[in-house]
Amino acid sequence: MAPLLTSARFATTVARLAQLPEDDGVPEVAFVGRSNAGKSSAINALCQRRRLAFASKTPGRTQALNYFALGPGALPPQAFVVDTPGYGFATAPIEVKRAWDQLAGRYLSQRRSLAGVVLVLDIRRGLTDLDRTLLGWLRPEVPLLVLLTKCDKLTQAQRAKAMRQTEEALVALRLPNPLVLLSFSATHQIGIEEARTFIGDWLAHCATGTPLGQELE
Ligand SMILES: Nc1nc2c(ncn2[C@@H]2O[C@H](COP(=O)(O)OP(=O)(O)OP(=O)(O)O)[C@@H](O)[C@H]2O)c(=O)[nH]1
Ligand SMILES: [Mg+2]
Repeated sequence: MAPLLTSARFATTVARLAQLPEDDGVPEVAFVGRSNAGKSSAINALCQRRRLAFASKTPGRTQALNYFALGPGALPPQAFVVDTPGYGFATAPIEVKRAWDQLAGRYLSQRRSLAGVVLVLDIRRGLTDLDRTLLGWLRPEVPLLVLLTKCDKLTQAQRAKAMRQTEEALVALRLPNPLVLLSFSATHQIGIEEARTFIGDWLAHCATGTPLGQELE
């Protein structure tokens, strides 16, 4: 499925729900996570592009839903990758936080075209309460891939420990969603192929109408 992800191109920016593309079955995969976790960098690495999604040292850089279209350029998009605004941006005013909850919360809980969600966590931080809130918005059938990113910052032993702790924290939530965890690094190209395979499977099964979940076991 790498060729599909590497065909990504900017499609549209959505600041209000009314601006979303038709919810008409073109599958989409949303990247969610705290501000500065590494969502945009993960998208760039998976799509083999340097600056498709805008990554930045300034937290809160991504302020709207950014849609990237996948598939041959001349044809209607086969799928979308969606970069979402990071949450937990410490200095964001309360109105900005509320606007985020409205946009991302409703998007995640209502969007029927959502084929999967990639939760991006800084491996040094693990799962936080804001991530738990977000997971509570997911519909039960939507599969979840958790990328523990920036793993290049840790030793192998530290990575294994962080994976274990995050897995325990996720299991404790008793989510009904199909769930996979991966150690990941956008800068050091770790976990890229595995993540592509999961995302590719989600999109392929949506395209062919195969029920989700069967092949993820
Ligand atoms: N060492 C390391 N740094 C990373 C990695 N991924 C992202 N970063 C850095 O982390 C910072 C934030 O990355 P972004 O991809 O912009 O994070 P984001 O989640 O999109 O942030 P917002 O759009 O603000 O929510 C940047 O300085 C990146 O270079 C990684 O795998 N390893
Ligand atoms: Mg971003």
